[in-house]
Amino acid sequence: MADAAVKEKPADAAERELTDGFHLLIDALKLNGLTTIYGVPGIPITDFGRMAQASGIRVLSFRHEQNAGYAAAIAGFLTKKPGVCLTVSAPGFLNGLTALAHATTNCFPMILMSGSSEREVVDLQQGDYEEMDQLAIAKPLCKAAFRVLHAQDIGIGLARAIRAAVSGRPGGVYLDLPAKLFGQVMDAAAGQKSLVKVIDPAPAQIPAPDAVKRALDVLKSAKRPLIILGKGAAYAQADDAIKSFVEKSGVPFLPMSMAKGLLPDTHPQCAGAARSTVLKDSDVVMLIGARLNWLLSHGKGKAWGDAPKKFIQIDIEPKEMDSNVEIVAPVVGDIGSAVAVLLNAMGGSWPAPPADWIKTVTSKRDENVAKMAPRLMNNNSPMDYHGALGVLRTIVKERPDAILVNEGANTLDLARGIIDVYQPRKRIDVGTWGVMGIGMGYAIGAAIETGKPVLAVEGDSAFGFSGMEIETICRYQLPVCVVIFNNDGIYRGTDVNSAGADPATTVFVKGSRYDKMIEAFGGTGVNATSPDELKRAVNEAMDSGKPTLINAVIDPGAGSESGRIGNLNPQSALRKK
Ligand SMILES: Cc1ncc(C[n+]2csc(CCOP(=O)(O)OP(=O)(O)O)c2C)c(N)n1
Ligand SMILES: [Mg+2]
Repeated sequence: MADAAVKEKPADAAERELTDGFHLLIDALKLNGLTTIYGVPGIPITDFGRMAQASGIRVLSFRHEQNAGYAAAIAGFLTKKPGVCLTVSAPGFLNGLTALAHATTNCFPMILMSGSSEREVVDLQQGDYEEMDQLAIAKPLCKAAFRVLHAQDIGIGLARAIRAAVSGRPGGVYLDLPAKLFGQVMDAAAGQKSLVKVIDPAPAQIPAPDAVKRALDVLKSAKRPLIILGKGAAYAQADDAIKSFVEKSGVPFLPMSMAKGLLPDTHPQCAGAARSTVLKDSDVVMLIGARLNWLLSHGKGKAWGDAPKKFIQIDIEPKEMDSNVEIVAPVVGDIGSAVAVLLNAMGGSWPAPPADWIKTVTSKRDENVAKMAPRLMNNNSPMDYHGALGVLRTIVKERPDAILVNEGANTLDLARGIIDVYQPRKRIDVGTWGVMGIGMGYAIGAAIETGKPVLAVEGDSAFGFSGMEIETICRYQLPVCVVIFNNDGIYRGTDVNSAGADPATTVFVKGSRYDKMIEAFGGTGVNATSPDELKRAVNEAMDSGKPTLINAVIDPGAGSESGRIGNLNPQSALRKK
């Protein structure tokens, strides 16, 4: 016995001097402060996940990679560090890819690390287990894509991925990790030396002084100025500087949906409730971290009125300028630096915008808010959107640090307008694509990254895309309250198929009880049929911090086609029966 113990010693010592791909990747992640991974295990990354967890990295296991990917994407938005998603080869990789493309489109830093099959077999197309040329497929869908073939390159590979994800305009990065890499062994000291700690991963980009002067000159000359805050401004975490700049300028501001709360929606300069007026009648528009894409009608056309308009744009990406209309004052730089420089260059005294413009905006806003108020107080059963959202609006007001996740069509569009947000980065939603399916992934990512309670307001269709993750929410005991606006379908629950017996394409099983789903996993389910019941249930859930799913019964006839964007549906001049 004693002999055996003595014999083992030299072998142990030799092992300690070696490292392998598994451990180098773990060490590289930790060295760069990436200590949370969202994913789904399987060949070839199961052991990696186990070892990462054993080493103290938080590894959250999902039911579907797309949801793990959305969690990683929103982690990137909330923390300015790349959110990490881990998937298995081919099908797992493809499941994660939607989220990677979503992260890129929305400018969220994220790294999709995927195991992949044997290169030699894949490249000869010899039919390996889960064979796929993943690097080639990922490339057009993300900001950068890398493959690591040798253990000694893991450090550099991860460093490149981190820099690509967070520097300049952030986005999604793909990191391909062939199965063989994990088992590769090398000298431990050399391995340690090969790791790279990324210094200053997102260097400040300070705009040129003449660009700043040009922008301020245009803003000062405005008769009817408007500031639009985009989610790039929220991402920047330059909250104090942005607030000071907006307040010093005295200019009405319009927050895009994920920029709500940078300044509270109840701020005297907030023009959220006068959106159509300010878009149409403004003469100078300053965009801060907002793009002139479809969400802003490309900066032209009916929504923007006929009067000539000048645009000032602050964005980190030079190519964003003139993407849709002429930008008379481009300011290229990161939002934090740019706003700080602008604020400084404004000097001690800055003229307030013309009083008649401010009055026009405020009275329009007050008029619209007053018009809406009685609708939000109705106690109808079944509920309509306004009655249900009126209740949630009060709850969010009383709990301003809770994070609101929101997706759906009517459920999204109406909640965006009705629920005021009071703090930065407290509203996360479908983003640039208007994608359904972010719900549970975002809820989990937000709860994990911030430790704050989460309220997810979900259309019944929207919820279905990620619904199985309520098991994940229960498993990790996350403080998430999901409210499903159950109107029996997509947009409405009332469509009828005029031919045949199949249900219409937009309707679901009538009277579904989503609340029963969460009970299967030990969570709390509540069926709420009136605003009063809804209020009680949400407050209880938020107080308890326990996983809760509330089935909010909404009148199936209450919604409208595609919510507020029905105009985007193609129409034919030909009207067939
Ligand atoms: C991935 C994806 N698939 C499909 C769509 C099309 N789509 C837009 S909204 C929506 C669901 C709307 O219904 P619901 O979530 O129940 O909201 P409601 O309008 O009924 O409140 C769908 C399927 C989408 N945006 N994204
Ligand atoms: Mg619905």
